[in-house]
Amino acid sequence: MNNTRPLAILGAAQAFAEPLHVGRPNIGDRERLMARLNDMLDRRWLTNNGPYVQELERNLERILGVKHCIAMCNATVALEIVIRALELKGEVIVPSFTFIATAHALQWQEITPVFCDVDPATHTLDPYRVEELITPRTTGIIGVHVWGRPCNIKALAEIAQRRQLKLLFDAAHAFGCTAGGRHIGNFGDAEVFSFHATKFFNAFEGGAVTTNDDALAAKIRLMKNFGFSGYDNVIYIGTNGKMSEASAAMALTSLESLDSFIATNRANHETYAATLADLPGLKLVRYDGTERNNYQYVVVEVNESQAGLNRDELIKVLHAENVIARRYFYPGCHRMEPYHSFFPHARLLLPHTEALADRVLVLPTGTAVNSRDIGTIGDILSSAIANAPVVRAHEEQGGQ
Ligand code: T4K
Repeated sequence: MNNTRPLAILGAAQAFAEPLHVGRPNIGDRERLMARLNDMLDRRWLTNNGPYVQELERNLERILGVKHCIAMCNATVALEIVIRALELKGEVIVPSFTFIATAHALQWQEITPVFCDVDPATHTLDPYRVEELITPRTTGIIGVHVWGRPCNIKALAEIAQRRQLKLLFDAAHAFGCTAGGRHIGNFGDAEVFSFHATKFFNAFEGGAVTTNDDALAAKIRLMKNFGFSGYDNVIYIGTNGKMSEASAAMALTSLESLDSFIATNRANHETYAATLADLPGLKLVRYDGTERNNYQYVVVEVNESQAGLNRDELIKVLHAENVIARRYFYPGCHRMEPYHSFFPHARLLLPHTEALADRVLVLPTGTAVNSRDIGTIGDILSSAIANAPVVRAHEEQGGQ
């Protein structure tokens, strides 16, 4: 994106002196974090299933109501480990409308990700399309709870059971969310969370696997620690998926502010809803009020013919005003390598994914964003849409 300011020609001053990013981390109580880090240093126990990791795992099991939580260094490695622990091979059905890590975790192990289209209403895996993609080589399905909105878990579980497939959920977006009143983390054979800095609840870098399957949990614990079952005794191929104590200290501190992070996100979401309500061509993704959500994603679908500008033109305008809005998950995994070379015609089977990747705009939220900021973002979008022909002409001339 270039950094020119189309709206400057309309006489507006630059809206934000400092960049307002999507993905700005939420930081909990600094003193509590520093105290934990000091204790950790005094203890000289920095990683390898230390006391903070164990405390975090027990807390998450209690909060989610799940039997096993295994903390990990990040969600990508967690996905890789669960995929191996479930003995997936051949082909696994995944959405293309996801972060590239979901597909890479399979391909890394020479398992073919078979890209399936999403339901345009929910942005999650469409169970009807899943069924059509099952072949004799299919061993599993990975659903992604995009924006923390649960997949159609019931339909996917029914297919998985009937066709004898493993079912895994990438719940990277969905910590603190529920499906049918039950916490995400309890579904399928296992679920994987991300606690990356950009997630509303973070551990700097981190993730976790949750499952109610005792044998699977035991296997995953071994695999994340090189396959060690005891001192000098390796019984399995494994890797290093361990979470450090510093990450667990951050996660435990974040956990203490969980409710306030969600309250801030929810208030921001409501402010966005009111601010964007009258803008033509901008449809805010709403959350089911009967379920819990973390409200971390402020997602707008841009309808070019109504707004007069397309998503990328609006992003240019926002970036020029220092609002670092983002496309998600553009252009779709199927258009990235190596998948594009493997399946050059995949787009023909993914019309809703293609449309969403072109339409979705994600706006900043979290504790770094307040209602005044949202009002300003609304003003920017409103004036861009009101002056769409001028903005478009300006951008077509290279934004100079
Ligand atoms: N599955 C799904 C569905 C996922 O969304 C993800 C991760 C995963 C699996 C894998 O989880 P992890 O292995 O990461 O635990 C970011 C994150 O790195 C990634 O965690 C996240 N999804 C993905 C959607 O976004 P990038 O490469 O786009 O990040 P980057 O550096 O461009 O930063 C994003 C924005 O956040 C920028 O506007 C800057 C801001 N930011 C970022 C960081 C790290 C900050 O303000 N402060 C920060 O410390 O991948």
